[in-house]
Amino acid sequence: MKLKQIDRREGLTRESFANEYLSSLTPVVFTDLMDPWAAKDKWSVEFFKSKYGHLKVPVFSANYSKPGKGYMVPDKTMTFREFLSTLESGPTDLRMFLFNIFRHAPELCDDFSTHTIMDGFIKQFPFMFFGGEGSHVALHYDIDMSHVFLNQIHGRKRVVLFSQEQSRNLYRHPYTVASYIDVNNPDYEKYPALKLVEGYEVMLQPGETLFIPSGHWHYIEYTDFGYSISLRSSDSVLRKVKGMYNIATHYVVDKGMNKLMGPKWRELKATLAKKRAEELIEA
Ligand SMILES: O=C(O)CCC(=O)C(=O)O
Ligand SMILES: [Fe+2]
Repeated sequence: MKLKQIDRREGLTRESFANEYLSSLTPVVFTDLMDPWAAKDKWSVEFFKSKYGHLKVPVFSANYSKPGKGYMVPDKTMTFREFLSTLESGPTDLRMFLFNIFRHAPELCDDFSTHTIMDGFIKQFPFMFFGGEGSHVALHYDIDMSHVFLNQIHGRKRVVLFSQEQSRNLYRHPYTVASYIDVNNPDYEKYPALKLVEGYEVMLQPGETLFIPSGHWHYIEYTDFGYSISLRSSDSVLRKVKGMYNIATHYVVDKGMNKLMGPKWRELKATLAKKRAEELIEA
């Protein structure tokens, strides 16, 4: 597996971004895209605690990506203040996402705006992601196939990306957008196709925006306790249709089969993934 550093760029225009990155679906880090946002400095831990500390939030642990009862469901609910204090107090696998804070606090939307670097931003879906030091996001790609602009507000995170073409070599589990290979310690004996994989990595800093092109696999490690806001954009109807198809098949089939079969379903997916990659190597 080869990982190359993602470019860091300042002053990209719509044209240069389109030509150098968007058209070839190449990741890039913008160092200045968030500069006009009030959120960049205003959204401190203290700010969230004092204004929104009373909100109840669904919190996830590492069980989220393991088969069985905890698969894709929150671990517990706590107040936002309690959650942030837990994250501040040291390493933890706790994370929070899929909680639309903007529905409870619409005024937060005045503190950022959709980027003007490209068209097609989907205004309804800004999401915030919070994670404790040492927590990580399992390798996946976003089911809706939109481009993601991940804006880092607090803390650093290491992000590893792979293009969609690498899915087979990454042993994607069928009916899911997930892979269970270990990005940090690839097991080349068990998963020989991983030797062919090429990807990108970056340590994203507060104030920076990472462009994750449509369909790109991402694995994320929270180096520090931190949070980001992601904005999505979709510039093609084909991508939207593919996204809807993915949601219909993957979500329903995978969640349903997990309920029926539990860990056996995960084993079956792993077997199929291995078979696919081997067919490719032999071909
Ligand atoms: O930053 C994170 O915690 C997860 C981000 C992610 O997976 C996404 O924006 O699609
Ligand atoms: Fe994602």
